[in-house]
Amino acid sequence: MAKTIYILNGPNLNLLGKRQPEIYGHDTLEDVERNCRAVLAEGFDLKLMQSNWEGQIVDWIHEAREQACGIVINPAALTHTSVAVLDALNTFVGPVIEIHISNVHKRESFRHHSYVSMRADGVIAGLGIEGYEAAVRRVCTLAA
Ligand code: CA2
Repeated sequence: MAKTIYILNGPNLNLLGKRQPEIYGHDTLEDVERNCRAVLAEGFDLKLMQSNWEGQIVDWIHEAREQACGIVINPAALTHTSVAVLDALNTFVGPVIEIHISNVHKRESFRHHSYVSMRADGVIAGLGIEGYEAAVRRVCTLAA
């Protein structure tokens, strides 16, 4: 049976490709999913999800404990605020890669701190949506 990678996306990322293209580009989450499927190693599958609700992200991380071999997460604004997401990730045993489309370090100082980075095995920022593909490749390597 294929090993499943969860790709979790936080608040407002449903608007990807539809607003603020100068920061986040023109591609949508559907494009992200298609591109990520193209780089999956043999024996891996993925499930891409997005929610504007912190509790839903926490619930999906709990689900991942039983269903996923690794997590790619763009927590969006929850990156900078959510101890709940960090605590949930700390209960997950496999690889976790944090990804940001924009270079958060080039932006406002409140975006420079990430709770999620305290758990992440890798952090990607500023590669646009290509960062998701790099993250999926890395999870395939670590979870092989
Ligand atoms: O660069 C990233 O991927 C971020 O995680 C995006 C978050 C932001 O709060 C983080 O600091 C960095 C914001 C997601 C909002 O997504 C939108 C996408 C398109 C249009 C409007 C919002």
